[in-house]
Amino acid sequence: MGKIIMITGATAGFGRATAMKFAQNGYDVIITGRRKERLNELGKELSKYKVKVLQLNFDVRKNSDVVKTINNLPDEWKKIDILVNNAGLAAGLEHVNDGIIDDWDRMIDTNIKGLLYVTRAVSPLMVARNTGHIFNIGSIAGKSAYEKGNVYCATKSAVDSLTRSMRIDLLKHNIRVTQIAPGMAETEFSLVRFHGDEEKARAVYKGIDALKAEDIADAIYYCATLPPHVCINDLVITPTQQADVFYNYRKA
Ligand code: NDP
Ligand code: 8X3
Repeated sequence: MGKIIMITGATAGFGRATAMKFAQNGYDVIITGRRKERLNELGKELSKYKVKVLQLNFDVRKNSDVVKTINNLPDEWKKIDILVNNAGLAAGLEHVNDGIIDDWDRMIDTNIKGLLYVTRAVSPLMVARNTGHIFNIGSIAGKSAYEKGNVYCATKSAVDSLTRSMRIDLLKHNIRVTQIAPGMAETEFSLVRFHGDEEKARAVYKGIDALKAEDIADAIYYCATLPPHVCINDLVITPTQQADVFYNYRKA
């Protein structure tokens, strides 16, 4: 086996692009997600690079499935060098007084609890080997709250805080912990946020040369391949036309 990277939410967007980037560079890849057909399709694509691929089909919200899946990993796959806690979503964009409880639960359960469940299951494997690198995908939404962003922003603030405390907890185990905090990136993110409304999703990026999933994959690869004594703690990445959550410059 070569170096191993495990990516949650590899069936689309950042996760998929990250799997491609690392496979192209010789890493063995564990890809996870709920959509089995997407995993199968990506698995085929990745094996073109002559690397080993393991597909794990589970929902990060179900701790019993997370624990069972990680405990049942074949021994050679337990040597995970890099974990990318990427699975996540925004659901809805409403004022708090109009909020949809089911959307809130999905975001909290996926973005916070799912990230914790996976980290709790995988980090002991890294501690045992005294090496590892964990990436948490936060957001600029975790840096400043915006109107109607309420619960999504809160979940990404939690990722920001957890990243900092995880880094402290894992310091003595030689484990690097990096947050990547992207701004606007054109993936399936807005389609999911607007419950499949393509027009609303497209409008988010109108007049903006948004980030591409590959931009985030490149940043993760850069951080992961720095010398072992170097840890990038936090990387905020926006399109050039976006200063922060409030200021965009849209071309007509
Ligand atoms: P996509 O919707 O394109 O991809 C999301 C991925 O997460 C999919 O592979 C999906 O897989 C997976 N996922 C969602 N829920 C679960 C779950 N319960 N269990 C397992 N996997 C799950 O979005 P992005 O690539 O844009 O988003 C990736 C991360 O980046 C998210 O955490 C998002 O909050 C964050 N982010 C996105 C930004 C953007 O503008 N796009 C900006 C900043 C941060 P499946 O449905 O198959 O389970
Ligand atoms: C996604 C970026 O600004 O749409 O996390 O919330 S934003």
